Formats: sequence, C-alpha cells, structure tokens
Amino acid sequence: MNIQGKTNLNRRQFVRSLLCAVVAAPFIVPGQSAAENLSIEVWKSPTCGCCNDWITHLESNGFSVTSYDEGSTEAMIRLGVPFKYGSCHTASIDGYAIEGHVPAREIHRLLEERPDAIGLSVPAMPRGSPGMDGPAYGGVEDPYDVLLIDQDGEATVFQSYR
Ligand SMILES: [Cu+2]
Repeated sequence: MNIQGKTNLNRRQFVRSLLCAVVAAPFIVPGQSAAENLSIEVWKSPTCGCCNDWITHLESNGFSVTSYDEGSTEAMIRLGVPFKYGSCHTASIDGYAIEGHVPAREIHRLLEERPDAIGLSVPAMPRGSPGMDGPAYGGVEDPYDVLLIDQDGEATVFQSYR
C-alpha cells in the first residue's frame, strides 16, 4: 500500500473510533436462549458501546458472536464493503458482510434468501436501530434503510424502517 493509501486508512480508522466513542448506551436485554447456532464474527474498536449493544441484540436473537477489538477497517476492505456504506463495526457471517447496526431480522432473511451479494449495511449510525436504541437516545427513531450491497458495490433497499 502506498503512503497515500495508508494515510487514508489511518484517517478512516480514526473517524470510526470517534463515531463509536460518542455513544455508550447502557441498556438491558432480557436473557433468551439461543435456538439456533448462527456464528458471526464482529470487528470493532474496544471502546465502542453501541457495537457492544448491537452484539447483545444479535445474541438475544440466536446468534453466536465472536468479536475482535481491532481490525474493523481491514475487515471492511477484505469483505468488499465500499466505504460509503460504512458504520462503526463490520461483521461476517456465512460468506456475507454485515456493516453497521443491521437488525437481526434482516440477517436471518439474508441467510434464508441467500442473494448473490456482498452483504447488508446500515450506513452511519441511525438512532433507533438495534444498539442505537437505548435510553441514552431518548427513544428517538431516525428513519433508515437496510441496504443490500451487490457484487458491483451498488446498493438497493432490502428493508426500510421509516
Ligand atoms: Cu454504532
């Protein structure tokens, strides 16, 4: 990678860590037994509160989560998620990339329908999406779309929340 590329990468990592440092929402999800064994890997920064809250959301919806406190930007690149669809964490399940605060419901649907695609993204961090919905956000619900990213990096709306 050339100097310019490395600078861009470091800058993106910095921006991502800022995104996540802003919010740390404590909220409690009632325990729920995992009926399915869905293994998902998540890359995030160590201080990302909303990332952890999203992981809790996945776990209470049947997912088995392995998380890493570094390498999220590298995971994005490796999995082929264009930066314009970026958020605070990147995940991988069964050959698909999951970027940002994607609801568990859409991940289940993705795995059921198995489209030829890179994966799903909820760009940025809309309030009201899973992990961004604790008391710290005062019940605010930003409208947002869950995007399906095709192999060319183009996105279509997979599910709209508005
Ligand atoms: Cu977030």
